[in-house]
Amino acid sequence: MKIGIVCYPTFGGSGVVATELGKALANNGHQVHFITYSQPARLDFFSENLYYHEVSVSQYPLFDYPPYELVLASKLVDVVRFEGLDLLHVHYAIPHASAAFMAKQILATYGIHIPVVTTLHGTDITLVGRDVTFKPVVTFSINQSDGVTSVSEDLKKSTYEHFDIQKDIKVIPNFIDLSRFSLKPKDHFKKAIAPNNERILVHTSNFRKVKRATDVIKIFKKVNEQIPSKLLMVGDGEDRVNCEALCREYKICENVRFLGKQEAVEEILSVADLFVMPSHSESFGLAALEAMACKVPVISSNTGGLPELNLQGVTGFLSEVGDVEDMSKNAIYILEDSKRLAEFKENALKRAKEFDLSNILPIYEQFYKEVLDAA
Ligand code: GMT
Repeated sequence: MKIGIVCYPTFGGSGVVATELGKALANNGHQVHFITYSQPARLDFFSENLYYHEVSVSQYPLFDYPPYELVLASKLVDVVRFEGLDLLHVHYAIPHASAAFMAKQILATYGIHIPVVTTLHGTDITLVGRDVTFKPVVTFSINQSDGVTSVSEDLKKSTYEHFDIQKDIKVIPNFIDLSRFSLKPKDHFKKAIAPNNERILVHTSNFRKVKRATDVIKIFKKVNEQIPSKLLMVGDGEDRVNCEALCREYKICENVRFLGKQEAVEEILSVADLFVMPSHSESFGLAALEAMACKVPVISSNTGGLPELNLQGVTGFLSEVGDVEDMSKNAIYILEDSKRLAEFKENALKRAKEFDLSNILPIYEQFYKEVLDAA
């Protein structure tokens, strides 16, 4: 198949999933064309089956708001026509699904009928999409897609609850490439971070409010009072300053390292004993799956799709959003006993294996076939 993939080219979950999916499809012999405003962060190798088309929006003084969606739609028309694509797969509804709809209409005037698959990732539904200013367009463009997928049962439910959707939504969970995300020999790094064999807790996110990163600091303070520990905060975003301020207030700065944005997250996860994800909302929790693939148990909130990934008392624990007390108690329970910690680590990896790319890729391929057959 010749597949066009539209996504945000950043480190954000939807962009990572789209890029990894594209790479895997290309590996499987499909021709994959990424159509984005910059080279996707994880599109880091050359393959004869991978193509990248940049969407560049020209600046003009009249445009206080450069019309990205229109330029994207024009680019889609161009790539579909001249590369002869069979299908467009857009990740994150806003504005990709509506741009694809417009492209599809234009292409029909050339006698080209291209099916569009939209994958819903989370905030396009739960936060941004529900905003009244976007809602009619999001509803319309989901209903106009030829196939719709969501990354968890919870996100599917939430989409039906908050939008007037007539289309079937197929749940295809996110996946992990275990050949990349696995325990790496990083003992020297572990020694440098935790010279006295302290436990290591990790949080990775974009530090947006929805991630409740300051809860991580609160949890760490309580854990560290009972068990000597270190905390690695990976990523960057608006809440980082608040986390840093909290560390100063608690006088725990020497035990907390802010590493900023990192590409080789798997190397950091390889030294971790516990992953902390106290998000307010999380449609799937890809970062938690990445941690589990590196044998790291997860302390998380019980929101969104997280209960579909993190199994209570098996791969970690889930608590009510904001229940720092419970999350700290659970973290201590896992960390205080080395034998118990080892069991949780094994369970985390075992669970992650269920989401291996090799299990999920055929589901996408089959779904594409169904959409193409129905078109
Ligand atoms: O979590 C973010 O802020 C990034 C966002 C995105 O779309 O890039 O992530 C969403 O999609 C990921 C991939 O499907 C999911 O693993 C995340 O749970 C989801 N984030 C939220 O729902 C907040």
